[in-house]
Amino acid sequence: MAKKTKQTKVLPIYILNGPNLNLLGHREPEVYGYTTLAEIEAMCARQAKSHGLSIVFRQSNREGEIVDHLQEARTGGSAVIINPAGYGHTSIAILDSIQALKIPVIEVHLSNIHKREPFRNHSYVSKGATGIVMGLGAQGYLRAVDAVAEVLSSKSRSK
Ligand code: CA2
Repeated sequence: MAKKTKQTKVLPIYILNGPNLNLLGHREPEVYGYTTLAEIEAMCARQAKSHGLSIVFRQSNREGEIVDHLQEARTGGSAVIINPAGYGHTSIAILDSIQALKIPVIEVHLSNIHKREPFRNHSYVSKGATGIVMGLGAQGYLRAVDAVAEVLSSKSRSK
């Protein structure tokens, strides 16, 4: 008789984006590139699918709403990819929410924040992140999806 194996559905990766990232591709393309956030969402969905994963993609201009999305990911997500944008440099509330998670967290920045103005050189989010991708533009989100796939599969292998 064939052995029944229990298939557990992998929860989606929450990809969270902070303030002003909705302007991507429309303003300051010389700093942040020409790719829009909608295009990044489509690219991430495709990349996740290639690893057998799915995504929930959000953008918010409000700190408290990002905290709500992180709390949602606590129970509904397998991992978080977050570009906290300006809040990365200021928000202890977002760091606290990340530290309450038991799932991998990858921080993404389109630009290399260490090459920029001194006030952008520090990120509170980095203290809670499993890993960080920066300076690769929109491609950085795809590398973050790859990193999540790798971390999740090594976690499931070690079970
Ligand atoms: O490099 C990144 O991804 C940043 O997180 C982007 C933030 C910035 O505050 C961080 O220091 C680094 C800014 C996101 C705002 O994006 C805009 C896009 C187009 C026009 C204006 C802002």
